[in-house]
Order: sequence, then C-alpha cells, then structure tokens
Amino acid sequence: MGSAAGSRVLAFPSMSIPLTDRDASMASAGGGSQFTKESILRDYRVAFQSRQASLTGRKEVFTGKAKFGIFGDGKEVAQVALARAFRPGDFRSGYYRDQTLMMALGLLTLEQFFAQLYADADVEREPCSAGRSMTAHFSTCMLEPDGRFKSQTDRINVSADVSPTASQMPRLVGLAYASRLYRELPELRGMAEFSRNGDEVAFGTIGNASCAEGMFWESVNAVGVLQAPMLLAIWDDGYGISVPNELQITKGDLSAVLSGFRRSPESGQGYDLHTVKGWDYPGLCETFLSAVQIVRREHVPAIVHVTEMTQPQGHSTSGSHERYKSRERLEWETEFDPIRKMRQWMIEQGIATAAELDAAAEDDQRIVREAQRRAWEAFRAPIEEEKRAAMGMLDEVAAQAAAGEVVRRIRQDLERQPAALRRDVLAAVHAALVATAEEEAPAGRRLVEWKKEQERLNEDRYNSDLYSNTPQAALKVAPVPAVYAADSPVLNGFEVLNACFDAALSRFPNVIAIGEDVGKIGDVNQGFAGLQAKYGPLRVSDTGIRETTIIGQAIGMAMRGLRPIAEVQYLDYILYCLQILSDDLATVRWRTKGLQKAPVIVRTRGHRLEGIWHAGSPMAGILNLVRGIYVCVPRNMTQAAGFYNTLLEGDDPGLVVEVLNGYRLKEKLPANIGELRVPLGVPEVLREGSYVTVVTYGACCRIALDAAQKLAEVGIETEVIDAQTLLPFDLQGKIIESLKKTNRVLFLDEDVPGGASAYMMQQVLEVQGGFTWLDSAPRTLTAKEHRPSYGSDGDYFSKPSRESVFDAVYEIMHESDPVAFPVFYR
Ligand SMILES: Cc1ncc(C[n+]2csc(CCOP(=O)(O)OP(=O)(O)O)c2C)c(N)n1
Repeated sequence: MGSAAGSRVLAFPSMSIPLTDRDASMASAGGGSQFTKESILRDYRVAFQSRQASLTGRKEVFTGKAKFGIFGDGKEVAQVALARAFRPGDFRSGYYRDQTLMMALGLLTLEQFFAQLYADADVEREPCSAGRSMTAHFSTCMLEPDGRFKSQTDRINVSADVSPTASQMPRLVGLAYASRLYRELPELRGMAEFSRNGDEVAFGTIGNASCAEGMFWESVNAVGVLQAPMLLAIWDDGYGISVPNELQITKGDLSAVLSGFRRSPESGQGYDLHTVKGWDYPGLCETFLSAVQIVRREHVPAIVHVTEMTQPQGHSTSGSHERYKSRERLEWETEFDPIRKMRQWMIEQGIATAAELDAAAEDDQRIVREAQRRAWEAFRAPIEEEKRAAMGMLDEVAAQAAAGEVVRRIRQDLERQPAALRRDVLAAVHAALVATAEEEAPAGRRLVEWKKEQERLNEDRYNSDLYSNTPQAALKVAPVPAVYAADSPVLNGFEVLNACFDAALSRFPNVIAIGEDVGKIGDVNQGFAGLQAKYGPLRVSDTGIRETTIIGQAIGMAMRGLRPIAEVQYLDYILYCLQILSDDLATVRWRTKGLQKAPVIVRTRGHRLEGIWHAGSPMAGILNLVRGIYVCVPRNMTQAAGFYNTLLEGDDPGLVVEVLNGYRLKEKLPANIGELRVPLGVPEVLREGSYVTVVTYGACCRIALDAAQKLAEVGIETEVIDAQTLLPFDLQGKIIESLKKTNRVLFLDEDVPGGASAYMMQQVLEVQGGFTWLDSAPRTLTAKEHRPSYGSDGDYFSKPSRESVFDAVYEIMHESDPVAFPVFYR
C-alpha cells in the first residue's frame, strides 16, 4: 500500500499505463475514465452496493420470495478493478460470481439483478435471460429484433453464462480467437461492426475449483497454442463449495501449476501470468490494466490468478460455510474482506473520510432496498393482474355453475396465497374447469378461452426461441434443387463435398473451417483437400485433438459474426463434446430468449466403418441432448452439400453427419453445387411401394434400397423413405402419406434398440398420428445393444443388413397375410 496520503493514486500515471483502458464513451457508465478520487469512490460504491445486493438477495431467498441465491460477495473489489480494463468491443465469458463486474460495466442494474433473482420472465426487466437461466447468469443483448447481429464494437458484449463448472471456457477460446482472425484476415476487413482491427480482448472469469475440470486445461492449452487475446481472471477463494484447494489442484496452487504455460522468450508463445490478492484494490487495478494492454496490443493471452479472496456468505443459499471453514479461516475472511480493506485504504490515502463513507453506505443501503422493492413489485404486478382476472372469472363461473360451491372454494384458496405464481393461478383455473366439466355455463367458456390465451403467453415466456424464428431461420431458407448439366462429371463423394466447401469459402469470407487434420491434408477424407493452400491457414485450419474446445472455439467465433464449420473427426467422438454442444450451443438462443445466437455448423462422419470406436451411431444420445441444434443425416455427399448450403444461409446451429463409407462412392456433381439447398425436415421417398414403408436415414438408406430390390423379387413392394433430418423431423407429414398407402411401417437405423428408431416411431405414430393408419404392429430394426464388433463379419452381425431388413419386412407381410407370404424357413 502507498505510504503518504494519495501517493498510490498519484503513482498510477507514472507507471505509464493508461489510467483506465475504458473508452471515453464508457465514462458515463463507468463514472469517469481516470483514476480520480471520484472514480475510485464510485468503484467502492459499486462494490458496496453489490455487497448489499448479495445480503438482501440472501434474505429474499430465506423469506421464500426467491428460490435460490448465489452471489458475488467477496469478489467485488477485484471486479471493479477488472471492469477498468474493458473497452467497447470486448467480450466476456464468465460465471455466476460476476454481478459486481456487470454492475461496474453498466450492464446490470440493481433492479435487473433482483428481477433475475425472482425469475421475472419479462425480458425488459430481466434482460440477461428473461428469467430462464438461474440467478446470476449474465448476458447482454446481441441481436436486433430481426435476428441480425447488433454492432459489437460500440458496446461490451457478454456471452450468456451457463452453470456447469468451466463450461464458459471453451466458448472463450473462440471469442478470443475471432480477434486474431479479424486482425489477420484481409477478407474480413469489411466486417467493421464486429471488430476494430482485432483489438478486442475476450475476458474470462472462473472459480479456482472449476480449474480442476478438464475443460479448463483444454481451453488454456488451446488459447496458448492459438495465441489469442484472452485475459482470464481466476477468482480463488480457496474452496469449491466445501472442498479446499489441496483436494482440487496439484500442490494446492494454481499459479504454481500454471507456471509451465508462462510465455517463453525464445518462442514468444505462452501466457503472461500474474498473481494478485483479491483485497488489494491498487494492486488489482495495476495488474489488470498492465496485463490487458499487452493482451490487446500483442495478442498474447494472460492469466491473472486472484488469490486471497473471500466468500462471506458461503457458496450459495443452499448451505452454510461454517460447516467446512475453520474458525481461523472465518476470522481471516472477516479481516480480509475486500470491501473493508478497500475502505481502509481509501481512508489511509485520503480519498474519503470514514464519515463520508458511512454516509455513502447509508445511501447505498437505501438505494439497494428500493431497487429490490421496485423489482419485486414489477415482478408481482402482472401476476397479480392475472390472478385478479382469474378470480373474477371464477366468481362468474361459481355464480353460473351447479358446482358453484366447489369453484368458490378453489377461488378462495387462490386468493389466500400471498405470492401466487402463474402455475398456482392456472392450477386453480384447471381445477375449476374439471369441477364444472359437465356444465355449459358461458362463464366457463370464457375461462377456457382465457386459459388458452395464458398458455399462449406462457409458451412465449418459457418455451420460445429453441430454434430461430427470425427471417434468417434455417427453416425459412428456400430450397434449391440440384441441377445437372449434360456433361456433369461423376466424382467420388469427397470430391463433391470438396466442391461445395470451395464454393462456400469463396462466397462467404467469414466461413472458417477448423478441426483435426482439416488444414494441411484437408481432413482425413479430403473434403477440404487443397483448400488451405487456396484460402490460407486461417480459413482452413488444423486444430489439436480437443473436440470440446473445437466446438467452443466455433461457438465463440459464431457469436462474433463468423461462420465456423467445425469438424469432429468421427461421430463416435462427438461424445467428447456432447456436453458443450448440449449445455452451451444448443441452449444459446433459448436461454437468452432470442437475444444471442451461435450459428455453428458441426461436421462429422460416421455410422459405419470398422470396430467398436469407429462405427457407432449414437444418434438418440445425440439428438436427445442437442435440442436447439438441427441434426442432418444425409445419405450421400450431394445431400450433405445441400444441408451445408442451407445452414450457411440460415442463423441456426446444425450438425451434419456424413456417411463415412460414402466418400468413395460415385456421385454426379451438380452444376449448382454452391447454391443447391436441401430443406430441413423434408423426407424423400427413395423408392415407391405399397406394402410396407421403411423409414430410415444416412448409411441405412442404401441397405434399405438393396433389401427393397430383393423384396420386390418375392412380390413385396417396399416404400423406402429417407428422413434426411432427425431434428427437425418430417415437418410436412410426408411419412404419414406413405402410411396411408401401405398401412405398415418399419423404422430402421444403426443406433441401439430403442434409440433413434424409437424417436422416429414416436414422431410418426404419436406426433403425426400414424397409429390410426396401421394394420400391422409397427416395428423397429436396429443395431445390436452392444458396440459393433470388428471386421466385416463383426459389422454384419452387429448392424442391420440387407438380409435382416428383408426378413423384418417379410415378417410384417407374413403376419398380415400368411397365405400369400408363407414362412420361408424356420
Ligand atoms: C459440472 C459441474 N459439477 C458440479 C457443479 C456444482 N457446483 C456448482 S459451483 C461448484 C463449485 C465451484 O467452485 P469454484 O470454481 O471455486 O467457484 P466459486 O463458486 O467458489 O466461485 C460446484 C461443485 C456444477 N455446477 N457443474
């Protein structure tokens, strides 16, 4: 600490770092762009108010007004210091402790903080997630009402938080990497609304214990390799809930373990590493501001390990820290409380007197209380209105219905609930409608109509925006059929794809392909062969073997206006990144109620090759976990090209599973390979027949067609339908049209029994109502329950084959007409 009053403050200019890195335009939000007494006092008051918000928030949970609370207490001072390092255009990918950072950046008001605590579903009042994410999950609006990106350079951009520990890290890789692309790729110069010469820094925050996650190390390694401008702050309070650092991290010391990542003078590669204490305001400012300058200028990543942090209220409202912290530790936390320490320092430095700070504290407590009250009232008002409306209608129903007494009681019970929620209101309405179900009272009709209207509104509040519904939605992309010229060449499948990617890279300067072996050799099956040489190593790039951060890298890039095609080498290895696909990519749009998007295209290949880890088809696992991402399962490379082109025109994320054994099969190259677009959710009838419908996709299409050929020889005409996409699934009900004709159906794929075949069955029989058209029991034919055995025989006896499809269809016909289709063999 400085010795003479004011010396530390005055010392800042002599360090020749800018007093704050914030742009003048941030001054109003940031309370000043210099280290003046006023701006320091403002930092203190933001920290203090934030602490009060945590204390008040905890009370709100314990009095039952909010469900759960997790707060940023103990992290305040580090965060007001970090806020000084931000500039418009920068990005943040962080976690639930960052309320003070958000407040200091002017991105979160106290009212919005409380609105989120109450899960207010109004996007104006709770602009991080419209009540969808848990409390303390932050974000900023990145999209215009029509779904296009807002300008990103004139504001600070906060990618939407997620709860799973360290899951903010993979996305951070891409947010940082995008700055490199914007700085180094001349073809991106035109995208001025996304970047100013790549000067933007991606800031990350993470808790110490979350650094024990694999994703943390994968991300740190990836950014170190990519040398992307990232500044990562680790908030180290010594614990992960109750488990201390000694049980989380080797040597119990992250700085020690991270030291191997330190930038080497020889190669220039690696990180600038800093350690600073979480209660040392001047030290924190100095560290963050000097670190960010280098990150921004030199595109060298930095990690700031902030130690000696406290957590005065414990981890969350779910438990008390007295259970696992010693008395000494608790006493230390009181003494080293960062707000207390900052206050002492300010008084020592003559920045403010104790009396001034006491007066400010009183003011701040009132400000927080009032913000809380306003947020509560605003949250309650519409629900109270709905409750009143429902009670009014229940009165009318009670007056008209024979079961009036029952309805009156339902109404009374509702009235007595002090802070009824929407579910309570609708449960009462439901109960009243059930009680009067037999009656024809006009008031009952009105109540039904009102309930339907509420359901529509609640659908929008809680369920909307899983997929895009903007004008750019993938489902609105107009299809373009393949066109063939008389002299269209017949090529290998991979060459067809190669032509598609070539066209995409040339047409869209923001298309960036990344993945293992994608760059130099153009992927293991040559879809990108020659394209790195043509477009350069930043457009078509090799990555390390790191599926999770390949996807994360793509998410971050897509959030910054790029169109990544991220490759996961084999379908089997999707399991490595399934968590981040599911928790992050699939939920981006939904969890922000349409305020953010990440139109990533994930490319992979699989279904069949050889052996236990190169021939799986875990489609149900995938499609049940990635709702929010479209899943395309093309049968050949022309269809795959059509899906890539469609997805590139749209603003949804999509996964395309290419058929691994199709790269060397011959296909005619469409003359419009760069323009053809296959619509999502539209199956194709590959062969017409009137006896049995076989619904399948991907590699099984060829097997089904082979079997249909054989079945035709014994008089059974099979209709073979390629579903083409599993998400969405047959939006126009094409399959039901086939069932109307055949009245029999077999669902065929290579997943396990009850996997994606069961999903297709549910879609056709339940969603489309296909059961009413069936004359025979519906069937599925799948791979075995175990992973595929090795070798051609292993494959044959593990997966559906022409013969097993033949038998399954024949059995359906035999059961239906044993005379015409007698048993062949027993
Ligand atoms: C994948 C995963 N595992 C477990 C949890 C439950 N959990 C939430 S926070 C937390 C501790 C995190 O500690 P740390 O990273 O030090 O951050 P802090 O909360 O202390 O700031 C745990 C175990 C989770 N959210 N995600």
